[in-house]
Amino acid sequence: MSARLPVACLLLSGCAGAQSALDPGGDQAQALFSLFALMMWVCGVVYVVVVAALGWALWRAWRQRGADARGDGDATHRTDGRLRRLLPVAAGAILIGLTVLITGSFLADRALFATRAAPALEVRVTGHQWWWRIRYRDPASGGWTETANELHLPQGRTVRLVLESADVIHSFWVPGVAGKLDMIPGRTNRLDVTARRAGWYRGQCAEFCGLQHAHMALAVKVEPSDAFRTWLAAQAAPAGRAAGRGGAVFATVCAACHAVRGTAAGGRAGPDLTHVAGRRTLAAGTLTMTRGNLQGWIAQPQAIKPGTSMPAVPLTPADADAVAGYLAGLR
Ligand code: HEC
Ligand SMILES: [Cu+2]
Repeated sequence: MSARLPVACLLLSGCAGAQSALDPGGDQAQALFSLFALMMWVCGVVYVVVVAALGWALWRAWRQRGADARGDGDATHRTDGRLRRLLPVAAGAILIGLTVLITGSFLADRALFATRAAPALEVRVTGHQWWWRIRYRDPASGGWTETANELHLPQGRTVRLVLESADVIHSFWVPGVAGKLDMIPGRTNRLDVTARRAGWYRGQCAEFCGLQHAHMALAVKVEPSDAFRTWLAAQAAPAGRAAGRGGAVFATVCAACHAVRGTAAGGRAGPDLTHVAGRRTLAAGTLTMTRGNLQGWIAQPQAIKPGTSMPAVPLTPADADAVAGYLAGLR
């Protein structure tokens, strides 16, 4: 084996990862990656040819100066004739190169927006400053199951993502699964995705949407269909936990903005918290999900994510502890 492979591996090792467009885990990401590779190759060849031509021209000029100094200047006239004959070849190469690029991008675009299989599932994703509201449509009953900040996708199935915004322009982008598409207030955009490789991916709002734009990440889990169905059924179920003191505090100061299905809390201004502790991250990827981080977030949301629409609610230490304990049990 040549020495080129290890070198290439070393150079490309930065390209893998949960948020990389160069490590495709689904059909749409694959189509975009293929287009990227095609453009890299075509433009790479053009670059090499142009640099070689430049080198040749410099070398010629240098040789010409030498010839002039010796007093025999016809060499250039001969090469000028050859250059003129080369011109149609260069024009043809440019035409072919551009045609290849245009065809490639046309085909990639078709692959993204013309899914043959009817989508198995519809998921509505709504961008908010600065979090994601996610609703799954139950194919059987037509009912909706709401969650937030963590998108689950069944492996090998085509899912139609219906993208909307509640406030400003956001952009849905999970590079490992699909290309990006804007979420525009008053408009509905559709993105079909077919994830192939199971595992965790990371998405990120890709349109500057205010102060905490960088803290608007999306955890994405691609899992086998059976596991996905089990997960969705669990999400659809109401909170299975007796409320106790934490629940009572929640009902008085948090329920205006947050819903916990199965209780009286039905607020819609913030994320649905019915199964919040089952999520991997907190506040759209800002913190990992632990009881300590839950408590910290509740105590000081404005310190952790300045400008967020969640206010710091004054609570006694005992009440804060009880609410955090209550939420940590909502799995
Ligand atoms: C005025 C409305 C409002 C009130 C009151 C409110 N929240 Fe929030 N909450 C929000 C919003 C909006 C977010 C999303 C913030 C973000 O990620 O930028 C949020 C996020 C959260 C999250 C993170 C959810 C996730 O999916 O990661 C938790 C947990 C939470 N709130 C708990 C509480 C608790 C507990 C209380 C009561 C002590 C409370 N909130 C009071 C609006 C509110
Ligand atoms: Cu955004």
